[in-house]
Amino acid sequence: MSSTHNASQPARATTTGAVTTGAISPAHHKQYLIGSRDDLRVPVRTVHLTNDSTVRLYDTSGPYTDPAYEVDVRRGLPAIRDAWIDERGDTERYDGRIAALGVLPGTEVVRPRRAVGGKAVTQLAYARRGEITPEMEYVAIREGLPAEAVRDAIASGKAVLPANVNHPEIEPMIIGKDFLVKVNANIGNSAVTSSIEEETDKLVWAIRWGADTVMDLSTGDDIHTTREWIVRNSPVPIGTVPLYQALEKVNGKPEALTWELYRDTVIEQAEQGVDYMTVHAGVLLRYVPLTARRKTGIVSRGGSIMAAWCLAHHEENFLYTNFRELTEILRQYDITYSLGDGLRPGSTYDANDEAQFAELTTLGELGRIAREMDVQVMIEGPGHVPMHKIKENIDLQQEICDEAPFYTLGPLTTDIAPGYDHITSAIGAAMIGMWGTAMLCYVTPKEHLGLPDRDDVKAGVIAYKIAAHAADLAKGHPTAHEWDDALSDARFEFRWQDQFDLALDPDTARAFHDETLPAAPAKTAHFCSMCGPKFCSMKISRQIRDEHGDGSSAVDSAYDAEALAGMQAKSAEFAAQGGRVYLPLAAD
Ligand code: IRN
Ligand code: FE2
Repeated sequence: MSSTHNASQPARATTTGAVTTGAISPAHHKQYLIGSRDDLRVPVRTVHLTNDSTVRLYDTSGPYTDPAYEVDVRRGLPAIRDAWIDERGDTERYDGRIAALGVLPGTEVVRPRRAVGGKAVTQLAYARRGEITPEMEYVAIREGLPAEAVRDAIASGKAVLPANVNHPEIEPMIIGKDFLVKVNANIGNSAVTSSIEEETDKLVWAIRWGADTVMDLSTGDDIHTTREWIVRNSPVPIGTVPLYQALEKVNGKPEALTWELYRDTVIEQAEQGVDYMTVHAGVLLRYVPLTARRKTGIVSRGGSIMAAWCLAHHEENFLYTNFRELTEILRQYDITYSLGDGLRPGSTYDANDEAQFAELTTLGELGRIAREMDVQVMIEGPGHVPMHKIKENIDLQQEICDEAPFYTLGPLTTDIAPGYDHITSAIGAAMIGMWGTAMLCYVTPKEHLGLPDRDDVKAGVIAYKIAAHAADLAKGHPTAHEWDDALSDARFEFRWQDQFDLALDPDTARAFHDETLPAAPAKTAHFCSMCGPKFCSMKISRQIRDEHGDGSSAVDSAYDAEALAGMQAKSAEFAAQGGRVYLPLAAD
């Protein structure tokens, strides 16, 4: 999987240390669309096709695919938002705890930012005031939509723009049902910290294939340093579950957790620049018994930690009872809430049960409090849900949570396929995305079995990009179909190179084609490998089109006498061959 440097193919992936760089396919060119100011440069991926046309694709890969960018993981990415944040004049630098905890090796201590006087420095607060921030303009250009639409969606709470003031390196993006469906990839859920290059490359690899956000679920002794490496090198928003680190601080004993310790952990991560945080504040003491008769109990890690704490103390969840104080912290950094679904079903049997929907009601209530205090909110959702029960999930969430962005884990539509849960879940993700879910948390083939490696991360991201894009098409997003149309044209016109360059995964498309037709000339031959040269539906209909007019009314023009005769000849030929639709390639 790791790519090797190949001087004869400069456009292909190469590695600098362990960080993957270079274009995904030779015909991909990184470009920037300039906004109303020179420092507002929105990346796009332009695919140059062999017929001299171009297709412009949304690009999550960051500077790593820009040949002009020199990767230096110790320096981190350029802080493109620094000026935007400073110009607002509502944050100040303070000493923070980063200096004490260690920064990126070889870099100076950068003091963190925080709101002046505890105010809300959130995109929600600005949107409500009617302001269009550079971040909003950036996502508007990225999505091809008016900046006012972006501002209004954020102001109404129907979309979020996660952007911590201490993560000035991000290329802003938006999560909401009126925008492109987004994909999150989870990384770092292993205890071993390798090297800064390797940790960074986990992130770079996920965004290379299209992850819109990355959640760092790292555990272990070096958790703070690992996160520092990831945040400083990430052009996408970073999410975390602060509860996981808090639990490490009390040696894995849930009952030893306290609000104070949790709060300190949140502040530590806030100062590093974490953009959104999963908070399992909806797991209430009285909901825990509702899971007793489930087949698979509580499967959420955060949910089971909080359930254990509630039962050990027989007290209400401290995340719930301190929610306003937590919100006051988040608003000073512009951290977005991702209200965790600690009681999500872990089997199709448990889907849509009382425990799940009781928690959802509480998440709706907490979402209203957060927005009241100008903090952005999304709501996490399941899990394992059979197809006929999926729609109820998104419909109820939209109703109960005032159309706040829904962020779901799949859902897995069946439990019978360990090893293939990227597929069982991408099916559910496509459906729930079509009905309005804003972001899909990927599932890899290793789900339920082990830790994902590089291949699994790619398989998971690709499966989820398919689900998200299929949902965009179904929702009628104004630009979604352009990519499909370009690929269909390339397929119909036998432009193999263009098919590969337009493929979500060009390497695999190219490799599979090479398997059946290894000779180079076959890539431009006027037949495809499925039907073979003798009987190709696309070739025949293209001939009809070429011989009988300009194609604008190909069907009508085909019905003249000459065409009819030709069709009859084809019919006789077909019958004489035994009436088989597929002929062996060797037949010619
Ligand atoms: C997304 C939707 N529901 C859960 N997720 C993600 O699952 C969540 O954001 C986190 O990345 C991961 C694990 O969450 P639990 O198991 O702690 O709830
Ligand atoms: Fe599961």
